[in-house]
Amino acid sequence: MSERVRSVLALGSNLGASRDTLVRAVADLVEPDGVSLYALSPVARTKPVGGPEQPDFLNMVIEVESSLAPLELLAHCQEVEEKHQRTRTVRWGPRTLDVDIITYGSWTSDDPTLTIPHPRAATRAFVLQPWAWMDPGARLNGRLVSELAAEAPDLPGLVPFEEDQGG
Ligand code: A4P
Ligand code: MG
Repeated sequence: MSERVRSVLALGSNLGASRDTLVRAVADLVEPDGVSLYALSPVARTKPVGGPEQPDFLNMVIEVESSLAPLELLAHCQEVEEKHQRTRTVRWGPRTLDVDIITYGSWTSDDPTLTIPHPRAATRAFVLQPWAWMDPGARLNGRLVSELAAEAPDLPGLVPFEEDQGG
């Protein structure tokens, strides 16, 4: 049996029926035999960071165990984005679905095609806070994810998502 590696994936959506998109995307991400769900976070409603004026996001993270190589996992995440009609027009612009790989075991890479850990994750509450909810002991770059979340400039714009808020 090939080695299975744990990865944290961050999901975001701010176009269309975002909550449904996130639920379906999680199912799609763990559908292949080589990928299984290890943990998942609650959903956060977040103010957009960067980019043009755009709607609030729903964000969450999941932890998967996979036998995919890093670039295979990236290709799989991009296929799931495409399935949910993600179009890449404006960088940091609105999207039906964005899936980023935050960590891949203890592996690191500074290749622009796949930078691991994700280079902007350590300063973004929309990734860090759901991650800390999912795994209070999680660490990134040697720091507790919950501490990094508390320092992130976008934390004040983040609230737990509640069903009756819509989105
Ligand atoms: N790439 C390199 N490393 C990675 C990685 N670790 N995971 C490359 C995924 N992709 C990685 O990504 C562009 C290229 O990055 C890919 O082709 C891949 O080879 P993209 O998804 O096509 O483009 P993008 O998402 O517009 O750019 P990027 O750089 O991923 O944006 P970010 O940094 O992810 O920011 N505000 C809130 N509240 N919530 C959000 O979810 N998201 C963004 C996107 C901005 N503001 C947000 C949110
Ligand atoms: Mg992305």
